[in-house]
Amino acid sequence: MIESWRWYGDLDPITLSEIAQTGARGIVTALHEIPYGEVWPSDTIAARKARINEAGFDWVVVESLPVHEHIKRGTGDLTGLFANYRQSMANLAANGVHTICYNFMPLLDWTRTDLTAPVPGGATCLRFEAVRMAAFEVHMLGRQAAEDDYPPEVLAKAAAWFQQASEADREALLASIMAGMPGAFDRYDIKGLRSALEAYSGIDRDVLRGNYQRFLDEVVPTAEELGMRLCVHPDDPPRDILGLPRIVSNGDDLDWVLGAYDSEANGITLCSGSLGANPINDVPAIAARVAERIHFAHLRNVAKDPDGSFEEAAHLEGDTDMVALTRVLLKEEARRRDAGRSDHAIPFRPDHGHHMLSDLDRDLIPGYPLIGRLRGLAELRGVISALSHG
Ligand code: DNO
Repeated sequence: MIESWRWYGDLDPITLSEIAQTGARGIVTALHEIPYGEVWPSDTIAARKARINEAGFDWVVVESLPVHEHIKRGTGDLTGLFANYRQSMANLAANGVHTICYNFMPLLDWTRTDLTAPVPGGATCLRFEAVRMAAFEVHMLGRQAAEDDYPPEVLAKAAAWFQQASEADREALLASIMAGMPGAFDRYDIKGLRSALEAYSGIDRDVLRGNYQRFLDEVVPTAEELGMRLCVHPDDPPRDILGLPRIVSNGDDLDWVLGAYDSEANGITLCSGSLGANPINDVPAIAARVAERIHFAHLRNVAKDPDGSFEEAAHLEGDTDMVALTRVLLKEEARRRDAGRSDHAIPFRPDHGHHMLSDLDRDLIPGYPLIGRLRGLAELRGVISALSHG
């Protein structure tokens, strides 16, 4: 397993020299400053890569080369957008970067209702609270159909929350829900979100799958020629949200993705935190099922509540059996090694982490603290080391 670390380039308050002290050797990053849909120029990629290499790291994974909303919605003339995506892939390959993580979540990326939920002892974590999400959808956004998505007791608590919430509470909730995509991206206010959702009306699961199929048909052949591996990141949370369909949420969805274009170049980012947020997902079992096409792993844990709420637990706590999952990944690595593949090692990163200790005094990207991730990496390193020694 290649120990890796997500770094947001110049947008990241955490420096490469700090990351070096974590022991990670792989960097996961993207040209976040380039607007979605535009070509990533080769010289910009080369400059980013040189910085990473000079600091002693390899650029192991691009996360993400974003898929433009028009591709997800299937609107307009997409020829140019597909050509740009292929060109960015070619430019990355020319610079020796061969693994690309992306997602196919409509509109929103990861979604939380609280970015600073307290953890006993004084740290904070990211949390998704069903009641607050319902309050947001029904009372702030005014999405009437949302009432069908929640049980009556959640709706009652949502109404009560909304009644007592101050203007600042409501603004904080909107900001948390919009926080999912660090880097160059759109943030919406309520009005903007309503019209962005409007643009998705009529796009159900089947239509979205059709659009995804088209994307794969357009880009996977080029990825194959370039020797690249694309790996889709699962939906977070792994279920429909704001009435938008989500199609990369469970084992069956992953089977669909892999079957939609049967190629080594069409693979998966195994994100234990995303998949683990839905009780129907047995993450180690899903990993075992799709193991051959896992090109990258995000290791993180969640603790779920019966009403659909969940929060990010410490890496070895929470509901997912991280030891069992790591065992699956190590077994797959061994299979690749035995098959003589020089690229058998699977890059992983300690995904997210609690904000704790001196990080509480720094203004860091939500979910991406230094110490909480260092703790996660150290714990995972211990598991990997123990399992590797039989
Ligand atoms: C959250 C991340 C996601 C991920 C994208 C990949 O912290 O795991 O934002 O980078 O979904 O496209």
